[in-house]
Amino acid sequence: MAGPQATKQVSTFCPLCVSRCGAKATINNGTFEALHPDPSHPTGKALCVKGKAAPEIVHHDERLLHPLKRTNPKGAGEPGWQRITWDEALDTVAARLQALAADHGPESVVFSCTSPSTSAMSDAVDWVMRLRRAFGSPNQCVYMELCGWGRYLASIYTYGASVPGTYMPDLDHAGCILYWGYNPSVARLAHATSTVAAVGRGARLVVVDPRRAGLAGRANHWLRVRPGTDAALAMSLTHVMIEHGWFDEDFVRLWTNAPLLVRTDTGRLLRASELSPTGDPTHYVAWDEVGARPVAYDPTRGRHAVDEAQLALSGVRDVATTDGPVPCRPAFDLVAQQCRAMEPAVAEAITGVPAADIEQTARTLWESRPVAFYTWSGLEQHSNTTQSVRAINQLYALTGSFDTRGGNVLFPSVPTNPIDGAELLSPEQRAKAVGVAQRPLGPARFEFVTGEDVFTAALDGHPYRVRGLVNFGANLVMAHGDSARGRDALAALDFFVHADLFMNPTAEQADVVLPVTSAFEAEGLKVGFEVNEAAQSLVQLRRPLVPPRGEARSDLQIIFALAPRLGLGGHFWDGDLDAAFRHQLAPSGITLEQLRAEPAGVRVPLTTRHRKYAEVDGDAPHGFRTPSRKIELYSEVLLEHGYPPLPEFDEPRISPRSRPDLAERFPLVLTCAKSLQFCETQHRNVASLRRSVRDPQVELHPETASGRGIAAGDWVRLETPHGSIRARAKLNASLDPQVVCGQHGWWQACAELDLPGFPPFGRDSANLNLVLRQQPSDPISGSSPLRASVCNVAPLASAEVTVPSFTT
Ligand SMILES: Nc1nc2c(c(=O)[nH]1)N[C@H]1C(S)=C(S)[C@@H](COP(=O)(O)OP(=O)(O)OC[C@H]3O[C@@H](n4cnc5c(=O)[nH]c(N)nc54)[C@H](O)[C@@H]3O)O[C@H]1N2
Ligand SMILES: Nc1nc2c(c(=O)[nH]1)N[C@H]1C(S)=C(S)[C@@H](COP(=O)(O)OP(=O)(O)OC[C@H]3O[C@@H](n4cnc5c(=O)[nH]c(N)nc54)[C@H](O)[C@@H]3O)O[C@H]1N2
Ligand code: SF4
Ligand SMILES: [Mo]
Repeated sequence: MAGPQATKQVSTFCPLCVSRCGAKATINNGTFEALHPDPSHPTGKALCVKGKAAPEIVHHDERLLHPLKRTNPKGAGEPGWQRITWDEALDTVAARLQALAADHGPESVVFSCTSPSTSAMSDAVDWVMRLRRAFGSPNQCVYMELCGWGRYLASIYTYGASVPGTYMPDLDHAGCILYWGYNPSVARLAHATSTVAAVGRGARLVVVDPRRAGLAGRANHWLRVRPGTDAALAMSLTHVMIEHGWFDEDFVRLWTNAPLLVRTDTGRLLRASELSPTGDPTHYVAWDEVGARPVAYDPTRGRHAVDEAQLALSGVRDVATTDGPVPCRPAFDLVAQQCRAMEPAVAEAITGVPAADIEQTARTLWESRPVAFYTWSGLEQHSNTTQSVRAINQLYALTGSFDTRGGNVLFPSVPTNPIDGAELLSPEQRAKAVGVAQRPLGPARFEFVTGEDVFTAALDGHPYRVRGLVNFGANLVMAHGDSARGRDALAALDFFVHADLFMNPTAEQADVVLPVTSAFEAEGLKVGFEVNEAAQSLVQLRRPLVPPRGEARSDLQIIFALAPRLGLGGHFWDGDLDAAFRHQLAPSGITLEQLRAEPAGVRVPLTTRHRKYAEVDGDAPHGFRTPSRKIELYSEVLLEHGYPPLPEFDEPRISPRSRPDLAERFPLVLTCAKSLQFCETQHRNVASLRRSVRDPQVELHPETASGRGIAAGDWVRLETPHGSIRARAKLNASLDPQVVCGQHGWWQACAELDLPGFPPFGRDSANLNLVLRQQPSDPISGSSPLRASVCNVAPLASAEVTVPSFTT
């Protein structure tokens, strides 16, 4: 008989999104009943509705419980799923993948997974990378171009590091917090709670967002930018800061490439070898105002030959080169000139942000230092993402807050052995990443391939035919623009295996489907919770709260069972997951047994060091991992690849301004945002979540609605040049009347509430990505323009208002 002691509280964390909130689970008689916040955990102040719905997700009727194989041809028809054993499933997968590698090279197989920001894939993503690299494929498709590029990779061209991806905002000490295209109230609860606390102690808050969403309501400055014009706004802020001297001049001289001379004839940075035949071609040149002469800068020393205070930041100098005099300007002079074109009044006309707000925000950024910032999806999904991100990176450098207390800080990490297998992929295979030839600086350089490139490779065989896909969850069809093309691309593959908790429109195209445990049925190791020093010091092994449903296995168990069958057991401890964890943990001094005994985790004391760039390595300051060892406001790397070396504003490629031919039929600008209740394309089947948002919504200004005969809650058609989908009107008076905001990810039905699903394709669809395209994309990164394209909204004809049910 179950007594009161049958109810227990188990320390854990919710891994359902990037926040990874510390939690306690109530287990009653072996049943997972509830999840509560655990305020003693560094990310445990609160849980969102999705975390509270965790038991419903675990126990959901639609969970996949057994491995399945397809018995009907691919395409639009019924797959004819047939239950198979794990042995048959894994043997089939291994045999098919090995055959593809032997016949077409391992690069013909793409590995994919759902984003760790929207799922528990943080448990396994490094192991998926390891499997891919051990297999020999350079192609990982994980939405890098849609939400990771700006934060993690684009900033490498400015800082030589991921800012704000790994240099996180130090919210606990910031004087000013800048959120740009980021809404932590929805996306990362742990950041939202820290921000509320920071505002409570007097920190200033600046939010740049077309919507007055989340914390924008509490911001000192909410800048309602027109979607996709963020670079113009950032340049204007930079201009105001430079004009007023509101920037950290010492930092800029010493730690950025601002003083380096640029040849006005070629745009290249001047080298010492151009001044004299004995000059070193690896040394750059700056202008010494005191000596009125050029002075060489040796990047291996990381310091200039004269006191940096003597270096010119402005003016044109005729420098005597071996080919005669060449007018040269300090890089900073070019930055200032470029941004001067974005006077606040000019920027107002482009961005819609009042000039006075731009002036005042620039003042706040300067006067309320240190500034901590974060950018995310609002900036990522544009045809001009890279330059927008660079413009903000440049602006941030001027504050001098980088890696200072209260700025963006690289918090220390508990030491562990890397397990992502970076050493396992040969340079020859790495060079074959799909997309690297068209965009050599883009995600493919880092082994991340874009959805569009994968679709093209599968359908058209460019640059070679992609034939296999190993996919841990990603709903590639629904999550990428041009969904119908995505479906066709997946249907064209020779072999596709998909591992998931639920069936989805992507898995529908698979040959084999593998059932995955929910995170609450599986172990998951988290080394550091990212957001601050205390969070980073915690190592936690999430314990299974309940046994796996059906025959489900965790992603890790699948990887460790598949690898030996692929002949890769040597890289995977012969399938022994505990041995792998032990290897990973070895440098930390923590044992697996300790972690299993302490579900709340083990804390390793860490101390944050600031301004690590100024620490001396040998006889040179550490500096930055860029060619010049400085923050590169001016990027010769970009120039060498034919891109603008300074950030510039490029009108979004399919806006009413850049496409006047479309503007009459599609006068509105469509952007999108995430929902609090759902992660991406998931969770519409969870009753407690669906109850509060029953139907897909599109937000529009009341005037925009009334002018079209639309009332709040009406079904409408959201039309783009590529077709139309349905949604319900949600009026939002904070929007610019020209801007509307849609939601992607609607397809699932909710049986418990008898609420319909929506077909992913066709006229009754509510799939936003069906009517968006992945092109024209950002020329540097291939980021898709999902956030600033032309559209119109019209009432739905009354005959169409009944929604036909769709289930998969
Ligand atoms: N228009 C538009 N499109 C977008 C976006 C947008 O803002 N607007 N956002 C983009 C972004 S930022 C991203 S990251 C992508 C997200 O795209 P996806 O990563 O594909 O996102 P989800 O829909 O959250 O999850 C996909 C699948 O993962 C499964 N899953 C969940 N947890 C696990 C797990 O632990 N293991 C396994 N194997 N499967 C699991 C779910 O059941 C679901 O079927 O969408 C992109 N698409
Ligand atoms: N509840 C919930 N949490 C999630 C997710 C989820 O789906 N649901 N998804 C996870 C994932 S994968 C990711 S990538 C993160 C994303 O987290 P966020 O980036 O915060 O997500 P979004 O809401 O898509 O976008 C942030 C804001 O950008 C604004 N925006 C739209 N267009 C523009 C623009 O052109 N310029 C600017 N400046 N802003 C713009 C939107 O109005 C929105 O308020 O969230 C993660 N967490
Ligand atoms: S924000 Fe919600 S879904 Fe994300 S980790 Fe926290 S409780 Fe889980
Ligand atoms: Mo994402």
